Amino acid sequence: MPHSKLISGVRAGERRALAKAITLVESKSPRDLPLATEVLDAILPFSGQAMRIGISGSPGVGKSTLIEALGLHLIAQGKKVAVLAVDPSSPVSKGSVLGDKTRMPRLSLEASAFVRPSPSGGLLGGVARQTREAMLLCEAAGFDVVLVETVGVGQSEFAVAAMVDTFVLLMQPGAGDELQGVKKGVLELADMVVVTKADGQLLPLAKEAQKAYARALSLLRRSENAWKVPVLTVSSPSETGIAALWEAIQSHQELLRKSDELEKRRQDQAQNWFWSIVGQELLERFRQDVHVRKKLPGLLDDMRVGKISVSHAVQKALKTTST
Ligand SMILES: Nc1nc2c(ncn2[C@@H]2O[C@H](COP(=O)(O)OP(=O)(O)OP(=O)(O)O)[C@@H](O)[C@H]2O)c(=O)[nH]1
Ligand SMILES: [Mg+2]
Repeated sequence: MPHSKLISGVRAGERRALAKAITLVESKSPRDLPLATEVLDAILPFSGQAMRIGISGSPGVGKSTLIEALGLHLIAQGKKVAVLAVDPSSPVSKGSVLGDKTRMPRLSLEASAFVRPSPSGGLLGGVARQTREAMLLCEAAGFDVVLVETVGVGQSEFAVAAMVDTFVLLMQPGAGDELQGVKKGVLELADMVVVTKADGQLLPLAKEAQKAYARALSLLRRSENAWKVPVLTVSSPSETGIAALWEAIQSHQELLRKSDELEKRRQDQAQNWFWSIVGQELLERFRQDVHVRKKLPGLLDDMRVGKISVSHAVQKALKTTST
C-alpha cells in the first residue's frame, strides 16, 4: 500500500489500514523506519482526541474481563474503543494477554472495537514505545477511547502510566494483607483503584480490600490536584460496577481538562518519551559500536578482577566509541 493511501486509510478509520500502519511502526527493520516516521508525522495532527486509559494489575486479576465489559458498555453508548497491550513478558505466539482473543470474545467481534495484541518480543522500552505509537494511530483513526492493558510485572505499569491520562490499578479481593502484593510506587501512580471479582464468595473479601485500599490511599500524599483517588469494586461478568467505573474515569478526565492539566500531562509525557528513547538509542549504538565491541570484553575482565575501577572502565569504554 503506498503511504499516502495508508495515511488516508487510517484517517478514514479503515481497520485494514490501521492494522497495517501499526505493523509498520512495530517493525524492527531499519528499512521501515523512514516510512513509519512519515506516517506518524502525517497522522499526528489528527491524534490526541481520545481518552487514554491504562488498565494494570497482577496476572489473572481480571484486566481482560473488565476491559471486555467496559468496552461493551462504551460501545453501547456509541463510542469507538481501541484496546492495546503492553506485555514484554510473553510473546504473542504463546498466547499473551490479548493474543488469546477468547479473553475478550465479544468485544473482538464488535465493529466499533479494535483489539490489538502486544507486539511480540523485545524489551519493555521498545514494546511500550510501539504501543504508544499504535495509540496515536488509533486516535487518528477516530477511536474515542484507547484502553491499554498491561500485566503488573517488571516496570510495565510505569511505562503505561507514562502514556495515559487515567491510570486504573486493579486489585484482587483478599483478606488482611491486601497491600503485600503492591509494588512500591505503583499505588502512587493510580488515579483510581478497582477491586475485581466482587461477586459470590469473594464479595466480602472485595469489600474488605476496598476499605484497606481506601485507608492506605488516604495516607498517601498526592499534591498535584484536587483529585481524590476513588476505590471501587466491580464484578465484570455481571457488569456490576462498570457504569460507576466509567463515571469515575469521566470525572477524572473532566478534572484534567478543566485544569488544563491534560495538555500539560501529555506534553510532559511526550518529553519524557523523547529522553527515554534517546537513552535507549544511545545505549544501543554504544553496544553496537565496533570499537566498543572489540575493547569491551577486555575492559570488563579488568574491571571484574579489580584491575581498574568501575568508573575508570566506563571512561575508557566511552572514549573508545567512534561517534
Ligand atoms: N468471579 C469473577 N471472576 C472474574 C472476574 N473478572 C475476571 N474473572 C476471572 O478471572 C480469571 C482471569 O481473568 P482475566 O480477565 O483473564 O485476567 P487478566 O488480568 O487479564 O489476566 P492476564 O492477562 O493473564 O494477566 C478468568 O478466569 C476470569 O473469568 C470477576 O469480576 N468475577
Ligand atoms: Mg489479560
